Amino acid sequence: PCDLKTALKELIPERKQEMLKIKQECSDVKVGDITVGSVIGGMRGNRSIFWQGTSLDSQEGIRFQGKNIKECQACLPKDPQSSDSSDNFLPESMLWLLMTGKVPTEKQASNLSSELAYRGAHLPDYTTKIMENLPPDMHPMTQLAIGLASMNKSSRFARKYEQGLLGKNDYWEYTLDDALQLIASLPKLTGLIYSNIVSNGEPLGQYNENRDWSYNISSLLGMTTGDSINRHNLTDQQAKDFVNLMRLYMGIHVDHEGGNVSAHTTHLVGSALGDPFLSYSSGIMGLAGPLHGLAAQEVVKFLIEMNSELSSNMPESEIADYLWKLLNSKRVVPGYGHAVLRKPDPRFTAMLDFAKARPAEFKTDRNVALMQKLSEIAPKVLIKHGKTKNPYPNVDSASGILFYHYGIKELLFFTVIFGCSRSMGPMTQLVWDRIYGLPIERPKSLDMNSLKALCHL
Ligand code: AMX
Repeated sequence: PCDLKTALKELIPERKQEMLKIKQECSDVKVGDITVGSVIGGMRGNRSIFWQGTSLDSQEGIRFQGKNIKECQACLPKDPQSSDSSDNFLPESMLWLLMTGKVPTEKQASNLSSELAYRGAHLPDYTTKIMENLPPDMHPMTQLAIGLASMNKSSRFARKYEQGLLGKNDYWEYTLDDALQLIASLPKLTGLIYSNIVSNGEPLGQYNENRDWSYNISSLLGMTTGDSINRHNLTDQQAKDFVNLMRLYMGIHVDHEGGNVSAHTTHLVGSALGDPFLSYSSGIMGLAGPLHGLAAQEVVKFLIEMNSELSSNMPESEIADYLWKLLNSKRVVPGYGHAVLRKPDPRFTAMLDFAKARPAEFKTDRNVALMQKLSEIAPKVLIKHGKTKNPYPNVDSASGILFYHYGIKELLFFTVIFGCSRSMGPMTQLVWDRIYGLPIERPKSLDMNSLKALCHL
C-alpha cells in the first residue's frame, strides 16, 4: 500500500492479536520491583510505560523501531527532488517507520510527504487569527501550545466522539487523521510564531505544497533562497545545507521512548481520550521546561557567555576553570547529563558530524568550535566533580548553536523547532494507544504516612 492508513490497516489484526495474547496470558508476569527511591525519585528505573516506536539503550542511545541513527541514515528514503547523496533522510520517512515498524519505499515516503504538504497548506482561520493576535513577546512555546490547542475545534476525533458516532474500533482512524493534520500544521504554526517574533507578523517565506515538511519549515523561517525573503543573505549552498540540517534535526528528535516529559505527558493526557491536539499541546508545555527541551537555548546562552570570557585560542585550562566556577556555584553544565543515557548522545554526534562535514562553513565560528572543544573537556570535569551519572554531551549540546550559526538567533524559539520534530513519536504512540484500546492511566500514589509505614519509620 502507498498510503499510511492502508498500511496500518494491514498490520492491525496481527498486532492486536499479539497484544490480546499478552493481556490474556501474561498480565501477571512481573516487570520489576518499585522502590521507595523511585517513588520519590522521579520514577527512575521504573519500567511501567508501554511505548511502541522507540527504545533508549543507556549505552547506545536511541533506537527507532530497533534501528540506530546510522542505520536510519543508511536506509530511510530522502527527498525525491534531492540529487545529493549526502542529503539527510526525510523526517516523513521516519514517521512511516515509527508508525508501521517498516522502512518505507521511496514511493510510500514521498506520498506521506505530499499528504502532509497538502494537509498543511491551510490552517483553520480561527487558529491563524489567534496566532496573529498573540503578543510577540509571549513565550514561543506558549504560542505553539495555544495554536495546537485551538485546533481541537477542528478535531475529527473529538467531533465524532461528542456526536456519539464512534465505536472503540474506529477511534484510531480518526486519531490518525488528527495526528497527521497536527503534524502537517506545524510548518505554518512555526512560521506564524517566528514571524510574530521577528517581523511584526509579516510572512518570511512561502508555503510550497510541492516541497517536503522540513523545506517548508525552513522557508517559513525565511531561510531558503527560492521561497523566502532570505533574511540572512544565505548563499544557495547555505540555504540547501540549512534545509538538510532541518531534515537531520527533525528526523532524529522525533522520539526518545515514552518516559520523557513531553512524550509521557502526551500519552497521559491522551489516555483520558483527549484528541491529538489537546494531548500534544500539553506535551509541548512539558517540552518547554529548562531541564527538557529548553536546554537547547540554555546551551547557546552558555556558549556565547563563555566565549566572551575566553582568550582567543580557548585554552583547555580556561574552559575547565570556567566550568568549575559554574559547578561550585551549584549550577549545572547545560547540555550535559541525561536521566537514562550513560554515553555521549548519538544525536549529538550526528549534529556534530553535520558541522564536521562542512569545515569551510564553520571554520570561523567560535561558538561551534567551543561546542566541539567542550564536548572533550566537560566530561573530564564532570567526572572529577563526581555527581552527574552521565558526564557526556546530550542532544541539546549542538543543535541550537548550529541553528544560531545560520541566523536563527532568537533563543527562546529553538524549543519550537524541537516541538515540531517531537510531535512524530508521541503522535505515533497515540494512534497505537487507540488501536490497542489502552485504558486511562491511573497509577496509585502514596502519602507520607504510607511511605513511613513501608519504611518502618
Ligand atoms: N551539570 C552539573 N550537575 C549535573 C549535571 C550537569 N549537566 N547533570 C546532572 N547533575 C547533577 C544533578 O543536578 C544531581 O545533583 P544533586 O544530586 O545535587 O541533585 C546529580 O548530578 C545526579 O543527577 P543525574 O542522576 O545524573 O541526572 P538527572 O537524571 O537527575 O537529571 C538532567 C538529568 C538532564 C536533568 C541533568 O543531567 C541536567 O540538569 N542537565 C543539564 C540540563 C540539560 O542539559 N538538559 C537537557 C536534557 C535533554 C533533554 O531532555 N532535552
